[in-house]
Amino acid sequence: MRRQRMLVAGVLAMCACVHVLASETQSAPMRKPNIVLIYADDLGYGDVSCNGATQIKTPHIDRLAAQGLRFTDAHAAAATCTPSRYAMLTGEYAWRRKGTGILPGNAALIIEPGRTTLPSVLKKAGYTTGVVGKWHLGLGRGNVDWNKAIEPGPLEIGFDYCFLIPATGDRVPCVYVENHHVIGLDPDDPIEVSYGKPIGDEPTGKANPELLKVHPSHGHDQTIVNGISRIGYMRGGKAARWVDEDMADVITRKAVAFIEQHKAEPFFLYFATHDTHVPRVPHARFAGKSGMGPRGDVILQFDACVGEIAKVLDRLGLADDTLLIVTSDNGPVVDDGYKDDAVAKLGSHAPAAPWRGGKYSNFEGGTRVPFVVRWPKRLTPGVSEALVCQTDFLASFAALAGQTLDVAAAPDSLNILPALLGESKTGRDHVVEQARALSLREGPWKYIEPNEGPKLQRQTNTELGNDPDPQLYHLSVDGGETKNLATEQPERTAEMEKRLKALRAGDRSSGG
Ligand code: NG6
Ligand code: CA
Repeated sequence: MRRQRMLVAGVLAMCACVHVLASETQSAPMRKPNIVLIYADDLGYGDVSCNGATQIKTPHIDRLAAQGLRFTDAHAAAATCTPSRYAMLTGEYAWRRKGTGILPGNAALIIEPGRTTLPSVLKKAGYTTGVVGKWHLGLGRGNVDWNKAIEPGPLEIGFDYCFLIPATGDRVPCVYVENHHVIGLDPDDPIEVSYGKPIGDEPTGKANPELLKVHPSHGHDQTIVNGISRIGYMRGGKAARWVDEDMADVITRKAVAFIEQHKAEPFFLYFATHDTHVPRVPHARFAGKSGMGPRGDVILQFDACVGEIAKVLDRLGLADDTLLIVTSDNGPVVDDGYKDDAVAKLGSHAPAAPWRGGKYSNFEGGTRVPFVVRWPKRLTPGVSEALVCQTDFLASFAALAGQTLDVAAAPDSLNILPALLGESKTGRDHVVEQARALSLREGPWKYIEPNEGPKLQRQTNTELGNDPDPQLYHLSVDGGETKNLATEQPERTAEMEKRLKALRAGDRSSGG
C-alpha cells in the first residue's frame, strides 16, 4: 500500500508538473481544486430523492448528483458519529483505538496534535483549511474550562479556522466555539458543564417538563436550553447559548463566509451540519413544509444548506474548480430520543431504503450513506457502484494534492481517487463496517461477526443485526440482508472471519 501510495503520489506530482509547464506557456498555471465536504448528521441513504425517496424531495442534492457522480456503495466508517468522524479525519478505523465511541460534550480531544489528518495533509499541500459545524471529537485535555482558551482542538490538528457545535445539538454546552473561544460569552456569567451530578439551579426536563417545547422520549431530560432538555447539565453562558431554530442558518453563513474569504486560494472546507440529528428544530421557513414532521422538515433544511453552498460556488465562479462531496456520518434513525412526530408522520418513507437497519446497526443501513461527488472540470456525471469509504478521503486527497504520506499515517485510508473521480469502476476490495460488532464487506459479500447484543434497540426501534451466530449475506441478490448464508457457505464464512481477524490484529488495511 505504501508503495502504491508513493507511486501514485509521484505520478500525480509529475502530471501536475507537466500540466503546470503546459499551462504556463498558454495561460495561468493550473490550480489545485478546492475541496468542500458537506457532512450531514444521521441522514439515511433513502432520505434523498436521488436515491429513490418519493415522499421527500431534495432538489439541491439531486442537482449535484445529476452534475456529478452518485455512489450506491459508499460508507461511513461506523454507524455512529464520533467513530465515523474520527476515522474520516485520521484515516484510521476507530475500533483500533479505545475511547472513540460516542463522546460526552466535555470529553477531551481524541485526535492527538501532530498526527497526520485530512486537514493537515491538505494544509501541507498549500490549502487553507476550515471546519464549520458539528465537531464531536472532544476539545481540550479533559474537563475543559469553557471560559478560557479552549485547546487543543481543530486548530491544533490541521485546521486554520473553526466554528463549532462542540459535541451535538442534544448535548451541553449549547454554545458555539469559534477558533479557541466560546462566541458571545459574558465573562460575568461563566459556563459550567457537568455530565455527572446536576449543577446550578436551572430547570431540567425531568423536574420541569411544563417548560418544554419538545419533550424527550428517552434520555435528554437534563438542563433545558431554548425550551429543549439536553444530555448533560450546564449553567451560565446565557448570552452565548444557541437558538436551535437558527442553527442551520448560522453555520451556513459561516461556511459561505469561509468560502468567500478564501476564494483566491485552494481551500478545504469541512462543513458538518447539525441536521438531521436530534433535536430537530427547523427554522420557521421549513417548519411543517415536508408533511413528515420535524424530521422531514430538517431534511429539507439540510438540502437548502447544500443549495446555499452550491450557490456561493456558482456566484464566485468556483464551481468548476471545486470537488464537492455530500455525504452523511451514519445511517438514519427515526426516534432518537425526542417526541418529535417522526414516527407518527413517517408514512411509507423508508429512511435507509433499500438497506436494512439504520444508525447503530450492523446491517447496511448503519454505514451505507448518501454520497455524491461533483467536480465539473474532471468528472463525467453518472452512477458508481464502487465500494468506497470515507476513511479514504485522506489518502485519496493526499494523492490529488501531490502529497506523500508517512508509512505510519492513516493506516486504513486507501487511495481510491480513480474511483472517486469515476475513472475506475472499482474502489476498495473490502471494507470493515463498525457498529456494536464489526462486519467485513468483500464485493457483494457481507460477513457480520457473532455478537451477543440485543437484536433490536427498543428505544429507537432499530434492527441492530446482532446475533450470537455468524451472519453471511449476498448483497447483490439480497440487499435487505434477510437470508443468512453462513451455514450454507461455511468456507466463505470462515475465510471472511479469518480476514476480519487479521485486519483487527494487524495495524493497517491493505488491498485495493
Ligand atoms: C445517544 C443519544 C442519541 C444521540 C446519540 C449520538 C440518548 C438516549 N441517545 O446516546 O440521542 O445523541 O447518542 O448520536 O441519549 S451521534 O449521531 O452523534 O452518534
Ligand atoms: Ca450522526
